[in-house]
Amino acid sequence: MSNLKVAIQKSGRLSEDSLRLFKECGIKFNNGAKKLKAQSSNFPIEFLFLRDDDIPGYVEDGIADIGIVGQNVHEEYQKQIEVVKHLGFSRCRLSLAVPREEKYSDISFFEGKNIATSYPNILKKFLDTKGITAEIHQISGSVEIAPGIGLAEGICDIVSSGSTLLSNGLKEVETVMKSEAVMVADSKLSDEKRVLLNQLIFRINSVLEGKN
Ligand code: PRT
Ligand code: ZN
Repeated sequence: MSNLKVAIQKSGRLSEDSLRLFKECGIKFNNGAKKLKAQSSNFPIEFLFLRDDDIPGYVEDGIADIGIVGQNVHEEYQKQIEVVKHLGFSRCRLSLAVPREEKYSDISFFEGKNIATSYPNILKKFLDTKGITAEIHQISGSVEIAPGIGLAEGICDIVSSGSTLLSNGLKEVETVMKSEAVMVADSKLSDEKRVLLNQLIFRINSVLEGKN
């Protein structure tokens, strides 16, 4: 029988909860330090440990059958894959923020402004629906320092507690999207793999119901 190949974030905010979920489903595996792959000893599943940004593309290409990513990453990469389960962990939001001292009344503030973000596609879609045209600067990290160094007048970044914005002299002004971890799947899975995926989702449902 072929294995269901599951892409999990190698190290980061999704990793621990993703691994815990499989353990709680009774799926045993040994993920020793720095391993790129792991095979379960009691379920036909193989884990691939990757950067979260690579997961949607690997699932679309069939390198992995399913994966766990934040909804923010899923939406940004716009791959032809399906969300098969909302997992309830790694909750956060993608928000627009501006320097604390700015007078902000509504979204029209951003008309013609520069906005730094790692999520240009989601941001563009959001601004389009609001009828706002802005200059979007894509940067891959440390987005919150962009206003302070004169790169942008606002940012669009992930917020959880809000303390990163606060410590960089920024205030959150609009929520662009809410996010949580989701399981995504290749839309072209074989019948055999669909059966395995359904068995897995059945177990996940029992685990998540037990938590409510
Ligand atoms: O190395 P790799 O590319 O795999 O990881 P990564 O650094 O891109 O991602 P990682 O591990 O930081 O986050 C993975 C996912 O966790 C994200 O895509 C979100 O779906 C989710 N998540 C939940 C968060 C946060 N909370 C979060 N707080 N992702 C990032 N942050 C960052 C944010 O970018 C900002 O710098 O934390 C800071 C804000 O946190 P607060 O608490 O100060 O508001
Ligand atoms: Zn990433």
